[in-house]
Amino acid sequence: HPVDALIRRLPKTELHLHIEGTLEPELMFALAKRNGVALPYADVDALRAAYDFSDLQSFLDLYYAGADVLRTRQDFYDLTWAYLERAQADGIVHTEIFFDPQTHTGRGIPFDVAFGGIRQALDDARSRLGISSRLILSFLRHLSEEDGLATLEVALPHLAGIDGFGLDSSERGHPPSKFQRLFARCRSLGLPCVAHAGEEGPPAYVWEALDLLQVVRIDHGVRSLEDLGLVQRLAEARVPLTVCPLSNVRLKVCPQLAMHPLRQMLQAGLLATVNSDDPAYFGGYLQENFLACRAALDLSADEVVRLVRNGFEAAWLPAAEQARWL
Ligand code: ES4
Ligand code: ZN
Repeated sequence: HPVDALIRRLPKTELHLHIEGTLEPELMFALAKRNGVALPYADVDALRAAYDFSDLQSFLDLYYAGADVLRTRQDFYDLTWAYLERAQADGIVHTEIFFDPQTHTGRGIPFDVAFGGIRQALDDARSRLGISSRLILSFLRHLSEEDGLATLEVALPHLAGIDGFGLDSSERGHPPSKFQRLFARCRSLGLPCVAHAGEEGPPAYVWEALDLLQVVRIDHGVRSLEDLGLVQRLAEARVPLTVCPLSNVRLKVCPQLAMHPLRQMLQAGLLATVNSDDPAYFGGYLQENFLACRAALDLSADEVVRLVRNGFEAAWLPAAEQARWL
């Protein structure tokens, strides 16, 4: 299809990617062997067969279990480098990635082991692959605000290598309002904040992320369409939404890709972007997300260009750099 050629050719951004969600089954088995970790699956195929999720939590249970093979700084470097090579093949020129330090500190892996390996790979990608990046420290919302505050304290010596803060994990029952003090502290450090909201949670959680956490972007936000006042607010303030179509289908946020609200979001004037979320678990990296949406929704060339341009507008790039791509 001619629009597919356009998708492949355009330089793109990725603004919603969990680095732990890029752990491919092959690398998971290789790291398990390297670190002497036993996996409860016979092989790569048995593991992949388990990637049949009923909701966000059923995915998160596997995602946190899988991350247990990540033990050393080299493991985190290898994980991140594999993603960056993949990103380059997909035409990504700028990526803003999340890491979940509490997933690692909670099982005894020091903050600087995870952070150091990821940071080094991102730095190397700038010179070796020509990919620019930002690193977003994301807090786990199923844990307490105190745990988040303690994590932030541990991160402070490394703040020069951190570009922003996020909020992810189990959304239902863990509203943004639970983290007001933590995000006030993050903002006082002069860094931008984002939050997952309106993925499984209601539009009220998107309002809270905007008004109580003062985030500059909403991750997912697909359920915002249920609240017209919220759509108006997001459109007028040009708050970017980092939408992840294949993720939404795999986690049953959306019944099938043909019913995904991506086009409605654009038509409502929202600054929607396309991203891959946890591509090793959801069956496709960025290019696959675009190509699958093109086919299922019959996206036009104009719509694809709009989505790609939105990515550059939503990215944390200096104005001069942004202007170069737009
Ligand atoms: C996530 Cl898809 C999704 N939603 C919320 N938290 C997450 N962490 C990793 N992937
Ligand atoms: Zn996510």
